[in-house]
Amino acid sequence: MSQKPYYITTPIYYPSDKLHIGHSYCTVATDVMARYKRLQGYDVMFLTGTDEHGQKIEQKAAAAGVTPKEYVDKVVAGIQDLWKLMNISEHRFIRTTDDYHEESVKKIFKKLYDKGEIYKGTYKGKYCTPCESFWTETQLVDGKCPDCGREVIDAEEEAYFFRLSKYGDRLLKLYEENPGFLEPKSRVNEMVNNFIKPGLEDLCVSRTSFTWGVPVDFDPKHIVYVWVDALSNYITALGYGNEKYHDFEKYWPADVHFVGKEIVRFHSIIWPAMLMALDLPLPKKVYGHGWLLLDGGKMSKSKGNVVDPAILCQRYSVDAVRYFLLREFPFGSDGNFSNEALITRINTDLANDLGNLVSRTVSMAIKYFGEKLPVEREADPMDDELIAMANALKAKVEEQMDAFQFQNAIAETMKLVSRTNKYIDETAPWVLCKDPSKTARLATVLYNMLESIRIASIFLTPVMPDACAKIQKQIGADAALCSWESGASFGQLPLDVKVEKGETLFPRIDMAKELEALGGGAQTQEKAPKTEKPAKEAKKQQEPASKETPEGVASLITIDDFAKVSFRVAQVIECTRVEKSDKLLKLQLDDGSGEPRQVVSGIAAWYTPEELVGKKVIIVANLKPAKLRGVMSQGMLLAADVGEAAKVVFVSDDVPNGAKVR
Ligand code: ME8
Repeated sequence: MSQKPYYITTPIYYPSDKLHIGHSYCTVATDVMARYKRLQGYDVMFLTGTDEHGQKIEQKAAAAGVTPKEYVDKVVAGIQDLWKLMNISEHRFIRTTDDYHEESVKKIFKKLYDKGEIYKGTYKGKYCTPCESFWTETQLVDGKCPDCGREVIDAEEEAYFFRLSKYGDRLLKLYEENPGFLEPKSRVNEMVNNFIKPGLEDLCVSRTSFTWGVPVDFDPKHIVYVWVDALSNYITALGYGNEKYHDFEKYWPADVHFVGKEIVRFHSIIWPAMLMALDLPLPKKVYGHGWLLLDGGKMSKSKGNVVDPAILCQRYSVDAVRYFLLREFPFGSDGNFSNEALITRINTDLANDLGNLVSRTVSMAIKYFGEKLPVEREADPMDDELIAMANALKAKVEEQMDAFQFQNAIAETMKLVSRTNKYIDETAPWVLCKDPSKTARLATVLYNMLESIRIASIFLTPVMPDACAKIQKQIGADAALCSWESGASFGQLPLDVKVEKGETLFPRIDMAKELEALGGGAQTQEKAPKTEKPAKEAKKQQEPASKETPEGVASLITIDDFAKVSFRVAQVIECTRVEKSDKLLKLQLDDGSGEPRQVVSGIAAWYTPEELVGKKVIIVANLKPAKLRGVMSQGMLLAADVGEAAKVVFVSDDVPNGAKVR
């Protein structure tokens, strides 16, 4: 019988310098789902990849002095290494710079144009460079990008538009007729009330202000809008519009797209509308998961509050980190990451409950019977509850997994683990072993413990594949006894099962020591200060040159005082005047961190924005952020006082962005 296909995707990641634990959350969840479906017998296609085009990447590459392709090649290799490290199972990896994808995107764009779904017009509006998103004035929140809260810029140019506005009713109907199309339910209300009901506008789907992207093949000065390029990956990776793959008929429509909540709009409005316009079937489901937060805010590179998954995996094992991610946070909601929560979870669930159960059971079997259990049995009604619970587990786990409630699926299995630990206390094998007439009873108790462990290990396999394989080896359960199906029935191990002592699966972590070792900086990058200075104080901070004493000489400081200041080289990427101020310029800088930094500087009297763009300057990188005329400034530029004027200190072009100045 041929296997049923199952197609699941993660978003394709922007090749930012390093992915953080928030990024790995989605990929690990997708991997767990893919493994679960494979174990159930599905023919699974698991797609992930990288979203490599757009102005942002072009700018980063220019700042790094390399071509965009050189830039992305390096970063993408790091992303692929991370997935290898995190034991991400067999998957197809698409890069939007792959030739076959670009070829398909051109065809998709042309098809939409030929069908009249795309037309040429003039774009006037606002553009958020970091998000690569166009916005109308009414969509802005406090004049800023509604997605990321950053500044938007005015844009006007000839452009192609997709007739998104005509799809509002069909999208409403889609949500109504397919309540499972978008989950969790709260996301549907958000889409309907915030975007569709107020009226969808046609979407600008081409750009001419940069070149790093897929050119429109019948008008190549236009570059296809990155989201049209990116969303298409879900079908181009199956061979839609190209000859590289031939899986489209088999796997499309996708069973589920897992996406973070901030990109639900693209996946539940733009993507289905594009597919409707192409006359293609729609994905069966889009699931918008929540964010991992750190100190209550979204973990993100631009805020500098990211946690490196590789370090956590090296310290605590990949499986422990995977377990934590899926057990700790309800998939649809935001969750607060902390080292304490991670260590507590590992110690209580994995070291105490699961690890201890396995090691106690195996040790007792060896101690009382020298590895192999005798075949005599003596059942007791006190076994019934445990056996019933184990037999009922598969259905419960599947119900939760099919609803993407990973945390509940795991909790169900861990209930069996706890119940088995309780069973050991109830049956007291250490008492039974003293009475030779109780040998059959003792063998039964140990067998029941081993069976519970076998069943728990089957249902934890998608989450912790390596650890579960080790558990199964220790309890003498070969692969045939650990199929997903076999988890439905208690009593599969041979009566004379042979156990084998193994390594400690999850060593207990000393919380105090570990927290000290992690410190603020070992795995959490330098945190961006959050407090804002009152306006007056902030103004003081932003004065172009350091203030001197009345004698004209700065008061003496120690080397330690000096070391507190972080000076960095940064390059001016954009520069504009601050509205209603003739003193202030707003600069977007590349400080080598991979995310733009905005600095407001009181140098408008001496410099035009144009003469600053491209220049390299020195910034004070660890100055507390402050608002100047309502505009956020993250640091200050160094400038020399020359009479009344301020002369910015420029650095030669060969100094890399982010270089430390001392
Ligand atoms: O959005 N917690 O790429 P991306 C949970 N290229 N998830 C997080 C997170 C956090 N703290 N931070 C990021 C893009 N993510 C586009 C996708 S798809 C056709 C194009 C998630 O690298 C985020 O929500 O910015 C998103 O789902 C994924 O990481 C990739 O984000």
